[in-house]
Amino acid sequence: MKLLITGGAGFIGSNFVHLVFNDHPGVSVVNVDSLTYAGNLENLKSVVNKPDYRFIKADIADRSAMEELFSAEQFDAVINFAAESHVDRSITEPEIFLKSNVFGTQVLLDMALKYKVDRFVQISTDEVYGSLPATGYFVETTPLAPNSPYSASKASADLLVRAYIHTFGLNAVITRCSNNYGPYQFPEKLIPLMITNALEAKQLPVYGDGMNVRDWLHVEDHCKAIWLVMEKGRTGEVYNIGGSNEWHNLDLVKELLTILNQPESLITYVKDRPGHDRRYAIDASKIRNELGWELKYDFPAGLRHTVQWYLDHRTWWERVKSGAYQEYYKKQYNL
Ligand code: NAD
Ligand code: TDX
Repeated sequence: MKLLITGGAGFIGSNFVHLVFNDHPGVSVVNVDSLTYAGNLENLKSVVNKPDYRFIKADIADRSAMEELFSAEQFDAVINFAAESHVDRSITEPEIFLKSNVFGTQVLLDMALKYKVDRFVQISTDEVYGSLPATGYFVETTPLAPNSPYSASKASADLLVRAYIHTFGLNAVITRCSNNYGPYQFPEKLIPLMITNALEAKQLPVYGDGMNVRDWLHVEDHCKAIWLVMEKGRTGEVYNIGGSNEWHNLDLVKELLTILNQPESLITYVKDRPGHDRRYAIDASKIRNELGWELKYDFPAGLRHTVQWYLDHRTWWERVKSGAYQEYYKKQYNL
């Protein structure tokens, strides 16, 4: 089997590449990534010399680059991870989110049709459903109600996938997952930002009252779910993926400080994110019941494992946090 993985140098994509080589021998992988600030080939050091692995630096929205790639290779499946993924950046610079997340997806859909790819998997997010009150869960039929430019771009891509299934008969499926954590996550996202700031004895910026709720899932459990959906998911269906693991941001930050043995005085309340969704919570019973997906990580163990990974990979995150990231941080937090 030959897979095209887009965005494979990012957090979830690189974890997925590792999962393929660890658990599915004989599968070959072409990884297309434009290497934005979030793409990092260091994440893939251990696979780079494998005969079944090839990296191509290209933008999924670049139609001629995609034509060249798809006409040269016959892919059995495309898994589209490539995207601008940070909500805060979408508030200050929405345009690139449309280009990569919407137009990029459309180019890939065209290529999948033209070059008769057997399967297309769109990696989407629970954020397309908007925000929940204190109770209730997102199910696959919850109406789309995106609130940020990021989630609007992801919802737009989902609708395009739906249209290509309906109009052209493309064999595609969509996954919508909750917040991921684990190794190789760029330290602009909550968990790695708090871990690495605490390790540098820097302030931990908590938005608003810290009472927003997220449902956290270990990235490896997400990747296993994606594999199952690719292999067995019913064409045209959406599969929600989540950890049944809701945390108020503030409690999670305090938990990280306990693990790291650092004082709560590092917590600093900062201006809230505009349009900040209050609560996300996923009902994942469809993927569990239909495809037999099961969680491997319990959260306390997964979180400790993740903290240990950042302790063991200080050079990785120090390099990532240097350079352009410093400018972004100053502009975003003014800390
Ligand atoms: P990430 O930002 O860590 O990685 C994205 C990767 O895509 C990077 O390597 C980047 O260089 C690449 N990329 C961006 N634009 C590109 C383009 N135009 N062409 C080619 N490559 C491009 O993101 P992530 O957290 O790994 O998220 C991966 C996917 O999963 C995204 O589609 C995101 O919407 C979705 N998702 C993420 C989460 C989460 O918690 N991180 C949860 C649910 C869904
Ligand atoms: O500095 C911060 N302070 C803070 O309080 C940051 C970066 C975040 N937060 C809050 C905002 C959210 O309520 O923490 C929560 C998590 O924030 P992010 O890590 O930015 O994730 P979120 O906005 O929930 O979106 C994530 O989950 C769904 C991913 O970034 C998306 O790509 C994915 O689709």
